[in-house]
Amino acid sequence: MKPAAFDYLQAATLDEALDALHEAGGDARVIAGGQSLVPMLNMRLARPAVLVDIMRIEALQKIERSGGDILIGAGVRQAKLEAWPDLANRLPLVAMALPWLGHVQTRARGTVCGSLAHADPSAELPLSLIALRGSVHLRTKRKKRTISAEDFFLGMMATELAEGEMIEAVSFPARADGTGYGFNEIGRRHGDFAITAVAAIVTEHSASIAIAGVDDRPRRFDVPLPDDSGLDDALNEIAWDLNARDDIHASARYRRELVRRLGRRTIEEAAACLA
Ligand SMILES: Cc1cc2nc3c(=O)[nH]c(=O)nc-3n(C[C@@H](O)[C@H](O)[C@H](O)COP(=O)(O)OP(=O)(O)OC[C@H]3O[C@@H](n4cnc5c(N)ncnc54)[C@H](O)[C@@H]3O)c2cc1C
Repeated sequence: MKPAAFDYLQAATLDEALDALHEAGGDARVIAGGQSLVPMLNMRLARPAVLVDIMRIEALQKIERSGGDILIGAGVRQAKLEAWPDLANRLPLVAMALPWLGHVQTRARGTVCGSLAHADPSAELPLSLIALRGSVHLRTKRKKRTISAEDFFLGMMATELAEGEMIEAVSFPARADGTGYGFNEIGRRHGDFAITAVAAIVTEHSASIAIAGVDDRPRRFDVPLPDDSGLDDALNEIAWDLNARDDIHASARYRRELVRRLGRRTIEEAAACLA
């Protein structure tokens, strides 16, 4: 199928993009890497009147330190972040997650912020952002706001993004001393969306996991440390707390089992990074 007709604007500046989004109201969509939006256009699941291409906007191309965070602009492609020399040192969790995100070809086009805006419940970058307790910087023609990842993701492919609003950048908290990170994913084939993916963060005194692919959005939980006898019970409770679903890829029961097993494995691996 071919998309319904639309106007296309290649914005040269952020102001130009924001003006276009403002003028078109709910009829405009940002296009970034196009890896999710183009199939949706072709299948006519999206029928915007205007596409605002943000990839030529120089101000959105940055990866930079900002306090204890790494700020990534909306024009940064996943492959660019993957090739960033400081990635493993500053954002070890994201370094572990990125190779699971689609394929070399899709990462060469897809953007970090596009993945957040798309908000697939199985996606690796929303999961990483939730795990790290990052935040999203949103902007309209009239105002800017920053919200936590926890408040940004509302459900399956649903976010806090309002009419005329775009993601300008995302902040991922950088690696903290004395912290171990782990990431694991089960999918049908490498590069497929995850059936279940787990990210874990462990310090000497605390542990947390975040889980994607089970509920309608990535979810984060504090859990006991790996040598605590309560960990398996806690993971079991989380498995039941999540609103696991059956689909063509896996049953809800299988997903719950992955939460228990992959959860423990990922927490143990994160704890091993502490040594
Ligand atoms: C074969 C294949 C396999 C894939 N596998 C995976 C996978 O395993 N894991 C995974 O997470 N993803 C996967 N993806 C999707 C991933 O590649 C996309 O990059 C990502 O979902 C969207 O990023 P994008 O830059 O391409 O966004 P686009 O497709 O351009 O846009 C997606 C949505 O986000 C909106 N948007 C984009 N940028 C902004 C912004 N700055 N502000 C506001 N709204 C914005 C668009 O309007 C649109 O609604 C796969 C895609 C393909 C084609």
